[in-house]
Amino acid sequence: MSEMHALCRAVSPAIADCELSFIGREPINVALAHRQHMEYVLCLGKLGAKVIELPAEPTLPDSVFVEDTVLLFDELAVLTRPGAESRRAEVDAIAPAVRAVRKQVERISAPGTIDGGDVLRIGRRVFVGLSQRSNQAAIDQLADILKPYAYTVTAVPMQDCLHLKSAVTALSDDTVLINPEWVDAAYFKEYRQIRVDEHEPHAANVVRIGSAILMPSAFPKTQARIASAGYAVTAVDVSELQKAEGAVTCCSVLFTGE
Ligand code: CIR
Repeated sequence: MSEMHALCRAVSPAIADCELSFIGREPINVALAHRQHMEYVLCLGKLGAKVIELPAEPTLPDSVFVEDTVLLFDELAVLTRPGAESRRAEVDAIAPAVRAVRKQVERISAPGTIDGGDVLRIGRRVFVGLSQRSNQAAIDQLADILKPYAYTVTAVPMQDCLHLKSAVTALSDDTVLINPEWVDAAYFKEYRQIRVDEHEPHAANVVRIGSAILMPSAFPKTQARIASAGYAVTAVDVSELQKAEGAVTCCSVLFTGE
């Protein structure tokens, strides 16, 4: 179970019809979005992930953001029930690929709603944002599902951003990258904290693959902070995906496997 894998899905040709919550709508260059996504997938591969790329879903605008549809743990998978109604069909679309990599597959049910972007796992700790997308009912279901596996599930209030992982992600098991304007840093007091640069509020969303970090190229000041803390950082241009209120964690589901 030691190899890192990444489940991804190609950009939908309908991405311009994506959900938007905290940013305004701007034209998306779909061809450029495709090229940027291909570059992102190449980076995941170079950093050591084996990528499984699923085909584009022409009728599901946000389906490139696979992270929101499933939580993949070493022991099991949990299919989500996304907070946005328009995204619920994405879950059935990804379910066969999930069943191919995990024997035990659970599913969040109504009235629970949860997006994978709200779920930050660090070791055996699972932090879940109480956001516009994820509610206490889903967090309670998740805690029940995970109880046999000794994970600790903590609900985290947050504000002014889409998902918990817009505000905080892990750089390593002992360090988080955080925007304390959007989430109370006290919830992460057991970790060393690196703050995003104050001019780059969206910079906290980074992908961790082993000891490597992948982040958007739009945040050079925060990138320099991470590099000077000793991390190997790769930056990728995801400008068109950012216009759809996505970033880097949302475009993959990372998991260990054979
Ligand atoms: C949405 O609003 O659901 C999409 N337009 C963006 C989702 C980004 N997901 C993520 O960061 N986990």
